[in-house]
Amino acid sequence: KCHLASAKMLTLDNSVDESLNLGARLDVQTCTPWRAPIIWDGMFISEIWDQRHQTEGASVALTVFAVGRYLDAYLWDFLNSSEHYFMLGLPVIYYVFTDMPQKVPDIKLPHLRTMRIINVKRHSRWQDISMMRMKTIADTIESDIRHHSTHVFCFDVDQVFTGRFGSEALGDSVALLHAYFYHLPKERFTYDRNPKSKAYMETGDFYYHAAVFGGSWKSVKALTEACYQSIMEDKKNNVEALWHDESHLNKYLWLHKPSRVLSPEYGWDPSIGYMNDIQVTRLLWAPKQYEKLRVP
Ligand code: 2GW
Ligand code: MN
Repeated sequence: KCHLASAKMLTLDNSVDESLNLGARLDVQTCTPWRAPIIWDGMFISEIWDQRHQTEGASVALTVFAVGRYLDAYLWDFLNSSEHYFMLGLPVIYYVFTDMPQKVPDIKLPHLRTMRIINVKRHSRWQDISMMRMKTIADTIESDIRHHSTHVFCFDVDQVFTGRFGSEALGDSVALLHAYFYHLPKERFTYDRNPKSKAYMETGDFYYHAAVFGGSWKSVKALTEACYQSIMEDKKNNVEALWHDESHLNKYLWLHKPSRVLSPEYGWDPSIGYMNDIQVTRLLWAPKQYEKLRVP
């Protein structure tokens, strides 16, 4: 049932409209078992989604962290590319979290796109730089974002937009399929397997990538708060989940299914090489510079 329906063009309420069936996708999974759409190129008409969200008054907060050496290495490309591709046509507020506010590039923003630069302290362990984003995002949604934006998207900074990443990606709770795992059987997913960690799980639905997640401010607040709670519980118990915040995110999304799932077009690693089902790339992983960036 799901498969047949999903071969049709997705309409605004996720029902099927034959008249909009311009480009069905039969080569990929376009629907989760709980009937959330998985967004692939060819499944949506951009203009319809833009119009709908504009009418409904959607607005988007984008959070990104650029702490320490990641600022010089990645932030300019990230912001500059997002100005070309991220949620064009909707109001956007960037929340840039950094320990060096004065070094944030001065990017010229058009009407209805603004930036807030927020000073954060630099955690000494990189695992904490990554994990503690959950706490900062939750706090900022509570203090600021919820008063200004209907939706929130949270990004790793080591990425570059290369194609439309637009309102088709908006939903109540949105998660991204990890580019390395969407073709692999569940047994290969790198969930946390230590029963002592709050992130422990035996099985799940997908392996989601923590580099991109989003949703309504309410559901992102709930997600980030829950992940932060679990991270702190682990610290109390002297354990750390295998992939840090990503492990906790996967656990949360297994217990609270996302309402919308993004295909790996929305977070692709070009070093994977050619894949039949990737017909456009919208966000690419920037080259890792571990030698340069991960030395103490
Ligand atoms: C991270 C690792 C090692 C050394 C430095 C950092 C670091 C990260 C940093 O010095 N400054 C900084 O701002 N960050 C932020 O944390 C930045 O936004 C970055 O994109 C994010 C996650 O770190 P990253 O991109 O190096 O980790 P990945 O690409 O291996 O990320 C996956 O796994 C992480 C947990 O290990 C997170 O879950 C991440 O969301 C995943 O994509
Ligand atoms: Mn990253």
